[in-house]
Amino acid sequence: MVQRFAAVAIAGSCAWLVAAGAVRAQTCPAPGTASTACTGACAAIIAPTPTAAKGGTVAIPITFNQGPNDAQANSGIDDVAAVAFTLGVPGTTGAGTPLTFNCTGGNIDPAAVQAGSGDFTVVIENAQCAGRDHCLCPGDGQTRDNFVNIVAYGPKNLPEQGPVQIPRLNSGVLVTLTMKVDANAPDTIPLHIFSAMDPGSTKPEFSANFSMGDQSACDVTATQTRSNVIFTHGAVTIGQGTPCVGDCNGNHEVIINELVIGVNIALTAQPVSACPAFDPNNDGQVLINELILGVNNALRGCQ
Ligand SMILES: [Ca+2]
Ligand SMILES: [Ca+2]
Ligand SMILES: [Ca+2]
Repeated sequence: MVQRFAAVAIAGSCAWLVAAGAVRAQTCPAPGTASTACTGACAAIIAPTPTAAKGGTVAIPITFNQGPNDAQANSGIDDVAAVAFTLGVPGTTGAGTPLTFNCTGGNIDPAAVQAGSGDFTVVIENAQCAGRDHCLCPGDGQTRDNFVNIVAYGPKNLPEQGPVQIPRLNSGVLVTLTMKVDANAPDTIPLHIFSAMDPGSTKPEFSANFSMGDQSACDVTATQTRSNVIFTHGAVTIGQGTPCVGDCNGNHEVIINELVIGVNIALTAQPVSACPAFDPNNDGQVLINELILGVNNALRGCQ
């Protein structure tokens, strides 16, 4: 199924290539293969270091920063228009699935994937399970992936015809993933962005090394043997405190819409997967004492 990720990445790239071709014919320098780290002029991809509670939720913002101005319009590492990469959760060092998504109807809950600001789309390639044996929201007989295949490219909406200016990605948060922390999660869960710079062969099957293309549809991930990207890996650290009951999105406060979700779960009008933070004892139901903990956190703040 590695072809599936490639296919999605290429589908995104094609819209972008075709549209770029409509603007101008380009000759790209031969793409490099990184074996030395980036220094000096670099783009950057950054995974965060949030703290979370076992059984709670955690927000994972991934940041992309364009490289410095190279004085070449529409090309180079300062004019990146698309990126594709795999985030390991846990990356490189761990097995198991300590971080998982809320799932709805065999797909990731739409609220769990928030694209950053800018004229681009974020696609999670392994979100959907139909016709495959592994994914992020598996059903019977399917395996849960512990990595997220992410593609971001613009524009959000392609015109029916005619040339289009392919937008640069904004520097800043590219996408924020909201994930659930397993009740038995280890104290540290590595967040790793796989790349050609990784030592050895640690990349999961069915994943991809980080790559990026510019507005001229040229691959600018590396120049000859030098990476053009600085990779900052992250980790989720498990705090020693108790989880904040009722904090569905992991932002350390409980607001009214979260209380409503808790009430709905208690009344079985919504599944507990809608907000596992209301079920601190992990018994698959929300009882009145758990609702009261959530209300207290709404009134007094998370402890
Ligand atoms: Ca440029
Ligand atoms: Ca909240
Ligand atoms: Ca419960």
